[in-house]
Amino acid sequence: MHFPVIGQELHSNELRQVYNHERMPLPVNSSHWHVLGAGAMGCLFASQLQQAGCPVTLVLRQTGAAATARVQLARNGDSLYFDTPVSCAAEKSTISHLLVTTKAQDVCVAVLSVAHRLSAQSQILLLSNGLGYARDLQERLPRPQYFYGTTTAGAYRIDDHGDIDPGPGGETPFRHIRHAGQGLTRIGQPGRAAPPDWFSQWSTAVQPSSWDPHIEQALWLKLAINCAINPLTALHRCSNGELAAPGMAPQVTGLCDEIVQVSEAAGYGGVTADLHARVSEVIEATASNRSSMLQDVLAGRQTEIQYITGHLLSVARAHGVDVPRNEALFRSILARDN
Ligand code: KPL
Repeated sequence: MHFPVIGQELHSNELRQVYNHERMPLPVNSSHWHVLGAGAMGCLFASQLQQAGCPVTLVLRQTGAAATARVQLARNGDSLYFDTPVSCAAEKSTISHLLVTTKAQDVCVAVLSVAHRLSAQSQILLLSNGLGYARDLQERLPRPQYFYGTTTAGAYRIDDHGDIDPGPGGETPFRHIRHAGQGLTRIGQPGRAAPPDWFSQWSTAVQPSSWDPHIEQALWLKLAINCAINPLTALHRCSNGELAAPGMAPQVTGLCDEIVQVSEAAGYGGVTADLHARVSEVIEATASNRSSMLQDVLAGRQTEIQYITGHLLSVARAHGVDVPRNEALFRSILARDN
């Protein structure tokens, strides 16, 4: 694979800048972020943090002889290149700030793989889709401080070649991603009104970001929207926009009706009061997108259904609410996953 070398002239449609950690002046008191989950979102956040001068390390299962990974970020017809240090999960050095962007079902195992590098002072920011994985993790690893986030920023992988871990040839790990859309990243910690110290640097790097003192509500709304869109698009293998077609729209409405009932029973009635309208807005705004669940299905990956509709079903059960449409959809996607 051809990589442009730092300082080398690149083709005119490639942006002529390679970010390299050794060449960047670091802001005073920079938080060093380790990133677990080098998919599109993980690489997007890593490159934004790096661009703002934060030290960033991608944590891989294995690094071979590689000291850095190269991330190519395509945006508005240009490309930026980031040479990002990599660290093997099994290494010993401590991790002060950990960003987790793995698939929901991988969060627990991935964080436990670096448990020996975490302390009570470590700050862990969980930015995966869905809900329910944090509880398992915190039960097993209660010491670090946990923060939660949700984003409407869009990115996808241009090279969907599976693992970033280097092969036996020891070549430089490489990721090519596209930054498809700006979006707001909300971060919070239940019960905490003021952001931690690292947030001001984070919000300079990842724009726009906001501290959300009611992050549970934002996470629930995201879950509700994902429940209404993702499994249907995965089942019918259609774009988000196709859910607005007359043959599909009543199915979306039926799912939303049940989701609103569960939300009310669980104390999130205010959050989903206008769910039907919110879902229609997202369908329209992301009409040409393939949902993350459809992308998983098309790439033959396991979906996050257990942590999206599966979480909704467990909350529905706990409150005695019947959700037959969501349940049927859950079973269809689960059958496909297995
Ligand atoms: O979050 C999404 C996803 O695909 O996971 C939506 C909002 C449905 C956009 O595609």
